[in-house]
Amino acid sequence: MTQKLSGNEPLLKRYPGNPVIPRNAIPCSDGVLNSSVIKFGDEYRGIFTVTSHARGFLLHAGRSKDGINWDINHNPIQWKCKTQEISQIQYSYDPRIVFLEGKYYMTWCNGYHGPSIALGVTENFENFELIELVLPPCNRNAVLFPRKISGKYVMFHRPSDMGHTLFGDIFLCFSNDLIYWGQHRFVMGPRDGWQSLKVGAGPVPVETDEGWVLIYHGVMRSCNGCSYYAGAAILDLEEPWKVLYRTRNYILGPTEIYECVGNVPNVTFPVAAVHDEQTDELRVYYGAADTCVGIATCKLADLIHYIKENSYEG
Ligand code: BMA
Repeated sequence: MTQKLSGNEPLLKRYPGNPVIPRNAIPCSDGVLNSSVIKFGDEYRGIFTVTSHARGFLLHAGRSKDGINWDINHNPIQWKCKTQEISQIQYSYDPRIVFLEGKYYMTWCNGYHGPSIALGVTENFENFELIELVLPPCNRNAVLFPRKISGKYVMFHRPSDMGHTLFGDIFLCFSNDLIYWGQHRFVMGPRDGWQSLKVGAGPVPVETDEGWVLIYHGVMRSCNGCSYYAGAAILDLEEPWKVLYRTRNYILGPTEIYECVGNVPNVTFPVAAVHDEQTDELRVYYGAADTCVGIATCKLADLIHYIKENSYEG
Protein backbone atom coordinates (compact mmCIF):
# COMPACT_ATOMS: atom_id res chain seq x y z
CA MET A 1 0.00 0.00 0.00
CA THR A 2 1.62 3.26 -1.08
CA GLN A 3 0.58 6.77 -0.30
CA LYS A 4 0.53 9.42 -3.02
CA LEU A 5 2.22 12.58 -1.80
CA SER A 6 1.65 14.76 -4.81
CA GLY A 7 -0.44 14.91 -7.95
CA ASN A 8 2.31 15.32 -10.50
CA GLU A 9 2.29 13.04 -13.52
CA PRO A 10 5.77 12.59 -14.93
CA LEU A 11 6.29 10.58 -18.10
CA LEU A 12 7.41 7.36 -16.41
CA LYS A 13 4.54 5.45 -14.81
CA ARG A 14 5.22 3.46 -11.69
CA TYR A 15 4.50 -0.24 -11.51
CA PRO A 16 1.53 -0.57 -9.12
CA GLY A 17 3.31 -3.23 -7.06
CA ASN A 18 6.24 -0.91 -6.22
CA PRO A 19 8.61 -1.25 -4.56
CA VAL A 20 9.25 -4.54 -6.37
CA ILE A 21 12.26 -5.26 -4.17
CA PRO A 22 11.77 -4.33 -0.51
CA ARG A 23 14.58 -3.42 1.83
CA ASN A 24 14.39 -6.78 3.61
CA ALA A 25 14.41 -8.88 0.43
CA ILE A 26 17.06 -11.19 1.92
CA PRO A 27 17.82 -11.95 5.57
CA CYS A 28 21.04 -9.90 5.72
CA SER A 29 19.72 -6.80 3.94
CA ASP A 30 19.14 -3.45 5.56
CA GLY A 31 18.33 -2.18 2.06
CA VAL A 32 18.43 -3.23 -1.58
CA LEU A 33 18.99 -0.13 -3.65
CA ASN A 34 20.46 0.96 -6.97
CA SER A 35 20.45 -2.27 -8.97
CA SER A 36 20.86 -3.35 -12.56
CA VAL A 37 18.75 -5.81 -14.53
CA ILE A 38 19.14 -7.37 -17.96
CA LYS A 39 17.29 -9.89 -20.15
CA PHE A 40 18.87 -13.35 -20.04
CA GLY A 41 17.24 -15.70 -22.56
CA ASP A 42 13.56 -15.82 -21.57
CA GLU A 43 14.40 -14.75 -18.03
CA TYR A 44 16.08 -11.84 -16.27
CA ARG A 45 19.24 -11.52 -14.26
CA GLY A 46 20.30 -8.71 -11.97
CA ILE A 47 23.12 -7.33 -9.89
CA PHE A 48 21.86 -5.71 -6.71
CA THR A 49 23.40 -3.18 -4.38
CA VAL A 50 22.73 -4.61 -0.93
CA THR A 51 23.42 -2.79 2.31
CA SER A 52 23.99 -5.13 5.22
CA HIS A 53 23.09 -4.70 8.87
CA ALA A 54 26.64 -3.39 9.30
CA ARG A 55 25.69 -0.80 6.60
CA GLY A 56 28.37 -1.96 4.17
CA PHE A 57 27.57 -1.89 0.43
CA LEU A 58 28.19 -5.03 -1.66
CA LEU A 59 26.87 -6.53 -4.89
CA HIS A 60 24.66 -9.61 -4.95
CA ALA A 61 23.44 -11.51 -8.03
CA GLY A 62 19.81 -12.44 -8.55
CA ARG A 63 17.46 -14.17 -10.97
CA SER A 64 13.87 -13.72 -12.03
CA LYS A 65 11.47 -15.22 -14.55
CA ASP A 66 9.45 -12.02 -15.02
CA GLY A 67 11.77 -9.21 -13.91
CA ILE A 68 9.44 -8.39 -11.04
CA ASN A 69 9.71 -11.28 -8.56
CA TRP A 70 13.36 -11.73 -7.67
CA ASP A 71 15.41 -14.42 -6.04
CA ILE A 72 18.50 -12.61 -4.76
CA ASN A 73 21.52 -14.57 -3.53
CA HIS A 74 22.01 -14.24 0.21
CA ASN A 75 25.78 -13.97 -0.18
CA PRO A 76 27.62 -11.26 -2.10
CA ILE A 77 29.32 -12.03 -5.41
CA GLN A 78 32.68 -13.76 -4.95
CA TRP A 79 34.75 -12.20 -7.69
CA LYS A 80 37.47 -14.25 -9.33
CA CYS A 81 40.38 -11.87 -9.79
CA LYS A 82 43.86 -12.49 -11.19
CA THR A 83 45.32 -9.44 -9.45
CA GLN A 84 45.68 -9.74 -5.69
CA GLU A 85 46.14 -5.97 -5.26
CA ILE A 86 42.61 -5.14 -6.36
CA SER A 87 40.81 -8.23 -5.13
CA GLN A 88 40.08 -6.89 -1.62
CA ILE A 89 36.78 -5.10 -2.08
CA GLN A 90 35.99 -2.40 0.48
CA TYR A 91 32.59 -1.51 -0.95
CA SER A 92 30.71 -1.78 -4.24
CA TYR A 93 27.56 -0.07 -5.42
CA ASP A 94 25.60 1.32 -8.39
CA PRO A 95 26.28 -1.52 -10.89
CA ARG A 96 25.41 -1.29 -14.59
CA ILE A 97 25.22 -4.40 -16.81
CA VAL A 98 25.62 -4.40 -20.58
CA PHE A 99 25.49 -7.24 -23.10
CA LEU A 100 28.53 -6.70 -25.27
CA GLU A 101 29.99 -9.09 -27.84
CA GLY A 102 28.38 -12.16 -26.27
CA LYS A 103 29.22 -11.49 -22.59
CA TYR A 104 27.69 -9.55 -19.73
CA TYR A 105 30.01 -6.79 -18.60
CA MET A 106 29.51 -4.85 -15.40
CA THR A 107 30.82 -1.49 -14.25
CA TRP A 108 30.34 -0.23 -10.72
CA CYS A 109 31.71 2.09 -8.09
CA ASN A 110 34.32 0.10 -6.19
CA GLY A 111 36.16 1.19 -3.06
CA TYR A 112 39.91 1.31 -3.76
CA HIS A 113 41.47 4.24 -1.91
CA GLY A 114 38.28 6.08 -2.81
CA PRO A 115 35.42 5.55 -5.23
CA SER A 116 36.90 3.95 -8.38
CA ILE A 117 35.39 2.28 -11.43
CA ALA A 118 35.66 -1.50 -11.68
CA LEU A 119 34.99 -3.69 -14.70
CA GLY A 120 33.70 -7.23 -14.32
CA VAL A 121 32.32 -9.90 -16.60
CA THR A 122 30.12 -12.97 -16.49
CA GLU A 123 28.64 -15.34 -19.03
CA ASN A 124 26.16 -17.10 -16.78
CA PHE A 125 25.56 -14.91 -13.66
CA GLU A 126 27.07 -17.70 -11.55
CA ASN A 127 30.80 -17.13 -12.05
CA PHE A 128 32.02 -13.56 -12.01
CA GLU A 129 35.42 -12.14 -12.86
CA LEU A 130 36.73 -8.79 -11.67
CA ILE A 131 38.82 -7.79 -14.69
CA GLU A 132 40.39 -4.49 -13.63
CA LEU A 133 39.94 -1.10 -12.06
CA VAL A 134 39.51 0.99 -15.18
CA LEU A 135 39.24 4.50 -13.70
CA PRO A 136 40.95 5.68 -10.49
CA PRO A 137 39.38 7.66 -7.63
CA CYS A 138 37.35 9.71 -7.59
CA ASN A 139 34.77 8.57 -10.09
CA ARG A 140 31.25 7.14 -10.14
CA ASN A 141 28.45 6.29 -12.57
CA ALA A 142 30.45 4.59 -15.31
CA VAL A 143 28.19 3.07 -17.97
CA LEU A 144 29.33 1.13 -21.06
CA PHE A 145 27.67 1.55 -24.44
CA PRO A 146 26.24 -1.69 -25.90
CA ARG A 147 28.45 -1.57 -29.02
CA LYS A 148 31.64 -0.06 -30.32
CA ILE A 149 31.44 3.30 -32.05
CA SER A 150 33.95 3.98 -34.84
CA GLY A 151 35.82 0.86 -33.77
CA LYS A 152 36.18 1.74 -30.08
CA TYR A 153 34.41 0.85 -26.85
CA VAL A 154 32.69 3.82 -25.24
CA MET A 155 31.93 4.51 -21.57
CA PHE A 156 30.25 7.34 -19.70
CA HIS A 157 31.78 8.38 -16.41
CA ARG A 158 31.36 11.07 -13.79
CA PRO A 159 34.40 12.51 -11.96
CA SER A 160 33.54 13.08 -8.29
CA ASP A 161 35.13 13.41 -4.84
CA MET A 162 35.64 11.32 -1.68
CA GLY A 163 32.40 12.55 -0.14
CA HIS A 164 28.87 13.19 -1.32
CA THR A 165 30.07 15.31 -4.26
CA LEU A 166 28.30 18.62 -4.67
CA PHE A 167 29.25 18.81 -8.35
CA GLY A 168 29.13 16.46 -11.32
CA ASP A 169 29.32 16.48 -15.11
CA ILE A 170 28.86 13.51 -17.45
CA PHE A 171 31.90 12.69 -19.58
CA LEU A 172 32.59 9.83 -21.92
CA CYS A 173 35.78 8.12 -23.02
CA PHE A 174 37.03 5.54 -25.51
CA SER A 175 39.04 2.32 -25.38
CA ASN A 176 40.45 -0.29 -27.73
CA ASP A 177 40.37 -3.08 -25.16
CA LEU A 178 37.94 -2.11 -22.31
CA ILE A 179 40.93 -1.77 -19.93
CA TYR A 180 42.74 1.42 -20.97
CA TRP A 181 40.53 4.46 -21.41
CA GLY A 182 41.20 7.92 -22.87
CA GLN A 183 39.97 10.52 -25.37
CA HIS A 184 37.66 12.04 -22.72
CA ARG A 185 34.81 14.24 -23.95
CA PHE A 186 32.39 16.42 -22.04
CA VAL A 187 28.76 15.35 -22.54
CA MET A 188 26.68 17.51 -20.20
CA GLY A 189 26.66 19.34 -16.89
CA PRO A 190 24.01 20.69 -14.52
CA ARG A 191 21.32 23.10 -15.75
CA ASP A 192 18.51 24.45 -13.59
CA GLY A 193 15.82 23.15 -11.21
CA TRP A 194 15.97 19.38 -10.56
CA GLN A 195 19.32 19.07 -12.38
CA SER A 196 20.99 22.18 -10.98
CA LEU A 197 23.65 20.54 -8.78
CA LYS A 198 24.97 17.53 -10.69
CA VAL A 199 24.10 14.92 -13.31
CA GLY A 200 25.21 11.33 -13.92
CA ALA A 201 24.50 8.64 -16.53
CA GLY A 202 21.82 6.12 -15.58
CA PRO A 203 21.00 2.96 -17.57
CA VAL A 204 22.96 1.69 -20.59
CA PRO A 205 21.88 3.98 -23.46
CA VAL A 206 19.34 2.63 -25.95
CA GLU A 207 20.21 2.92 -29.63
CA THR A 208 17.42 4.34 -31.80
CA ASP A 209 17.15 5.94 -35.25
CA GLU A 210 17.02 9.33 -33.51
CA GLY A 211 20.23 8.80 -31.56
CA TRP A 212 21.29 7.23 -28.25
CA VAL A 213 18.52 7.62 -25.68
CA LEU A 214 20.16 8.24 -22.32
CA ILE A 215 18.22 8.29 -19.06
CA TYR A 216 20.27 10.12 -16.46
CA HIS A 217 19.95 11.32 -12.89
CA GLY A 218 19.88 14.97 -11.95
CA VAL A 219 20.30 16.35 -8.46
CA MET A 220 19.14 19.53 -6.79
CA ARG A 221 20.13 20.77 -3.38
CA SER A 222 17.77 22.29 -0.85
CA CYS A 223 18.05 23.20 2.82
CA ASN A 224 17.03 19.58 3.43
CA GLY A 225 19.85 17.95 1.41
CA CYS A 226 19.99 16.52 -2.11
CA SER A 227 17.02 15.23 -4.13
CA TYR A 228 17.55 12.82 -7.03
CA TYR A 229 15.43 12.82 -10.21
CA ALA A 230 15.51 11.10 -13.60
CA GLY A 231 15.63 12.94 -16.92
CA ALA A 232 16.49 11.91 -20.46
CA ALA A 233 18.54 13.03 -23.44
CA ILE A 234 19.17 12.03 -27.03
CA LEU A 235 22.82 11.91 -28.09
CA ASP A 236 24.33 11.81 -31.55
CA LEU A 237 24.79 8.22 -32.79
CA GLU A 238 28.34 8.62 -34.11
CA GLU A 239 29.57 11.42 -31.82
CA PRO A 240 27.71 10.56 -28.61
CA TRP A 241 29.20 13.42 -26.58
CA LYS A 242 26.97 15.72 -28.68
CA VAL A 243 23.63 16.29 -26.93
CA LEU A 244 20.81 16.72 -29.45
CA TYR A 245 17.94 17.04 -26.96
CA ARG A 246 17.65 17.07 -23.19
CA THR A 247 14.54 17.28 -21.02
CA ARG A 248 13.80 20.44 -19.10
CA ASN A 249 11.36 18.52 -16.89
CA TYR A 250 12.17 15.40 -14.97
CA ILE A 251 10.53 12.17 -16.14
CA LEU A 252 10.50 10.61 -12.66
CA GLY A 253 10.97 12.21 -9.25
CA PRO A 254 10.60 11.30 -5.58
CA THR A 255 6.92 11.68 -4.73
CA GLU A 256 5.89 8.29 -3.33
CA ILE A 257 6.40 7.46 0.31
CA TYR A 258 9.05 4.77 -0.40
CA GLU A 259 10.99 7.32 -2.49
CA CYS A 260 10.73 10.10 0.08
CA VAL A 261 11.43 8.10 3.23
CA GLY A 262 14.32 5.72 3.78
CA ASN A 263 18.07 5.67 4.35
CA VAL A 264 18.47 8.69 2.07
CA PRO A 265 15.18 10.55 1.55
CA ASN A 266 13.98 11.92 -1.79
CA VAL A 267 15.91 9.69 -4.16
CA THR A 268 14.80 8.18 -7.47
CA PHE A 269 18.01 6.83 -9.04
CA PRO A 270 17.59 5.14 -12.48
CA VAL A 271 20.05 2.30 -13.09
CA ALA A 272 18.67 -0.09 -15.72
CA ALA A 273 16.27 0.04 -18.65
CA VAL A 274 14.96 -3.08 -20.36
CA HIS A 275 13.37 -2.50 -23.75
CA ASP A 276 10.84 -4.98 -25.12
CA GLU A 277 11.03 -4.74 -28.90
CA GLN A 278 7.63 -6.45 -29.36
CA THR A 279 5.65 -4.01 -27.23
CA ASP A 280 8.09 -1.05 -27.25
CA GLU A 281 7.81 -0.97 -23.44
CA LEU A 282 10.82 0.50 -21.69
CA ARG A 283 10.99 -0.77 -18.13
CA VAL A 284 13.20 1.39 -15.92
CA TYR A 285 14.58 0.01 -12.65
CA TYR A 286 15.43 2.66 -10.09
CA GLY A 287 16.65 2.82 -6.53
CA ALA A 288 14.21 4.54 -4.16
CA ALA A 289 15.46 6.43 -1.10
CA ASP A 290 18.64 4.28 -1.13
CA THR A 291 16.47 1.59 0.45
CA CYS A 292 14.45 -0.37 -2.11
CA VAL A 293 13.92 -0.81 -5.86
CA GLY A 294 11.02 0.36 -8.02
CA ILE A 295 9.99 -0.03 -11.65
CA ALA A 296 8.57 2.69 -13.88
CA THR A 297 7.65 2.28 -17.54
CA CYS A 298 6.79 4.06 -20.75
CA LYS A 299 6.89 3.33 -24.47
CA LEU A 300 10.29 4.11 -25.95
CA ALA A 301 8.54 5.99 -28.79
CA ASP A 302 6.73 8.16 -26.22
CA LEU A 303 9.99 8.88 -24.42
CA ILE A 304 11.67 9.99 -27.65
CA HIS A 305 8.70 12.20 -28.50
CA TYR A 306 8.68 13.65 -24.98
CA ILE A 307 12.41 14.41 -24.99
CA LYS A 308 12.15 16.23 -28.33
CA GLU A 309 9.05 18.18 -27.30
CA ASN A 310 10.35 19.16 -23.85
CA SER A 311 13.98 19.88 -24.60
CA TYR A 312 16.07 22.88 -23.73
CA GLU A 313 16.88 25.01 -26.72
CA GLY A 314 20.59 24.56 -27.41
C1 BMA B 1 25.00 9.05 -5.02
C2 BMA B 1 25.35 7.58 -5.09
C3 BMA B 1 24.08 6.73 -5.13
C4 BMA B 1 23.03 7.19 -4.15
C5 BMA B 1 22.87 8.70 -4.17
C6 BMA B 1 21.90 9.20 -3.10
O1 BMA B 1 26.16 9.81 -4.82
O2 BMA B 1 26.11 7.26 -3.99
O3 BMA B 1 24.41 5.41 -4.82
O4 BMA B 1 21.79 6.61 -4.50
O5 BMA B 1 24.12 9.31 -3.97
O6 BMA B 1 22.37 8.89 -1.82
